[in-house]
Amino acid sequence: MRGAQYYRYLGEIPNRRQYRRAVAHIRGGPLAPKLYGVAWFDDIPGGTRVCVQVSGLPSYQSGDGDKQPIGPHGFHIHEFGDCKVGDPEEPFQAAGGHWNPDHQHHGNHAGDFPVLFSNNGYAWMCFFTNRFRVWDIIGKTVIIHQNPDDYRTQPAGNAGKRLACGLIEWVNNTYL
Ligand SMILES: [Cu+2]
Repeated sequence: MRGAQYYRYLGEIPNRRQYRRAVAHIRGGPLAPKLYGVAWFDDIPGGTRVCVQVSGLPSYQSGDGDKQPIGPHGFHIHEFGDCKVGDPEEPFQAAGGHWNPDHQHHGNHAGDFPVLFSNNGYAWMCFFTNRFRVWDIIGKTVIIHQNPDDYRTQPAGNAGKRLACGLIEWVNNTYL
């Protein structure tokens, strides 16, 4: 499986040194219109380094009674490359569910990421994953949610509404 993907990658891309990074420009929808930023994905030995930087996250609110806390924010790769807003009450449904190529439970999806902590609306985070290589996620989306991911509730960790979306695309940059 890995081998096949590797050769497909070599076959499709003329100079693989040029293609080691993907980027997703993240834009907020109607529930978080000031939210924007970028996520980038670098091919490094053994896996992928994921970094994300966003601003304009909504203020933290604790969860009282039946209310869900707002923040820290669930953050995932979703399966479809479509950031169409659609229903303003339930934005970004076109992105589909979590990207889950090896049929794991939520909490162990390849696209399950750490939550984003807001610092007065700003968040910056990098982490490593060996669950995918950069070329596996081209054409998928990243989604930032309103509520924290509990890494337990199926199928999406009870992370609530979708605040922002970004399409994952190759960056062609020989200087990386
Ligand atoms: Cu999600």
